Amino acid sequence: EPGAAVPAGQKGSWTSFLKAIASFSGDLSSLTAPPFILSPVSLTEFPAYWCERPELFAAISSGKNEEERALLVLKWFISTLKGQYSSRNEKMGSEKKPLNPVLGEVFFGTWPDRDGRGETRLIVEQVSHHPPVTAYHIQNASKGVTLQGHSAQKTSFSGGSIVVKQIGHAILDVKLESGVSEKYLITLPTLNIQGVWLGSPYTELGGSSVIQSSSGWNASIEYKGKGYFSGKVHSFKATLSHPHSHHHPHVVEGQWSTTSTPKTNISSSRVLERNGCFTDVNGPKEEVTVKSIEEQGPWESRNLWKVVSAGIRTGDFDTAAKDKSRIENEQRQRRKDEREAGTSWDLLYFDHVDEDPIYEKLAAMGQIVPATEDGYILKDAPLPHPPR
Ligand code: CLR
Repeated sequence: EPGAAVPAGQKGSWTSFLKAIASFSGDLSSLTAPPFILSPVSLTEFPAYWCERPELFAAISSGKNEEERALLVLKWFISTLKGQYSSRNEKMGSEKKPLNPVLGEVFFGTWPDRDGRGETRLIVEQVSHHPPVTAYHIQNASKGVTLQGHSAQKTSFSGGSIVVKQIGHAILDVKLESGVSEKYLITLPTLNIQGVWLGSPYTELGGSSVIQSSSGWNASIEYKGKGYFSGKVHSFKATLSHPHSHHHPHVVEGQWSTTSTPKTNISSSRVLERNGCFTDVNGPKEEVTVKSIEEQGPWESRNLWKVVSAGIRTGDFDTAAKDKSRIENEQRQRRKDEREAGTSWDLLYFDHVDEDPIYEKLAAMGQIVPATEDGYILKDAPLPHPPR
């Protein structure tokens, strides 16, 4: 029955929301959704999903050779997917519509040093408002592991589900003891948001993504839901190969939401879990540590959205809506002032490049399309935020 999971008073607005999505493709962020589907969390927080198993991120540089590091990168990547794509269902009962970040919104966090894994730091900046683009930089300096990327989405509606094509990419940089940097280009899977008709959306992954290393190792990951090669939700099959290797490629299969196992011989104990799994995300993950709201500046996400978030959390949607309008009006006024003054907004932490040279080189190695893409690179020193 349509809208079975939608609260009684919101069925009408859910139907209008679905109609708006169906007749529309591109940027979902501007559509008004009914209160039951609103998340109190801004999209600027999402890059933290990349590092909720900080020990796996740190372990990448401990790989003894190119092949082992490529396996460790694949293992870390697969182990992030549960957080990235099914944690809202676990925490809030369904996929929800995140807060649409404002231009210049930032989110900072750390995963503290523990058991010798070193500290990891996260810097996120909203670098575009329409369409929304989020840039991030995650670094474990003591282990020489850095992930830098940006994230945007193109949304359409197909066969009753919302299809979200991800725009952007991430580059992982692994600094070796020799001083040489190994690089990995990471492309992103397509989301299929199902269950929307009932009002209980959840994300399934589809299509494929790749991890292309400068060492030549190439991981190709295929994603399938229920009814495909394993018949189970959240399934994947990854193939890791090297063009000059005479060995058979490594193949890993399983579910990114639970466990996966190697289908070929992987003997390295650094790569496998104690139970022999390639990935096992049944155990707890570690959320990013963030300063308290009182200690945050006015552009920091949780401080900026605190009234809206509290309203959504407590069911006070009038207060939430009012403060959301205040924030949006302030944004509009800033853009108008800039137009009149003939100035433009400066990015604070990142520089935009039209053609990311590292992307181009790795994309050529792995025959990845498009051949070129833009990128965001962390500045040596950030600009100060204007007052708010
Ligand atoms: C952002 C980048 C992260 C992975 C990720 C996970 C969930 C995605 C999110 C990205 C972008 C926004 C998103 C969300 C799921 C739902 C939400 C597509 C790709 C849309 C805008 C909300 C749709 C509204 C329905 C749920 C009603 O690394």
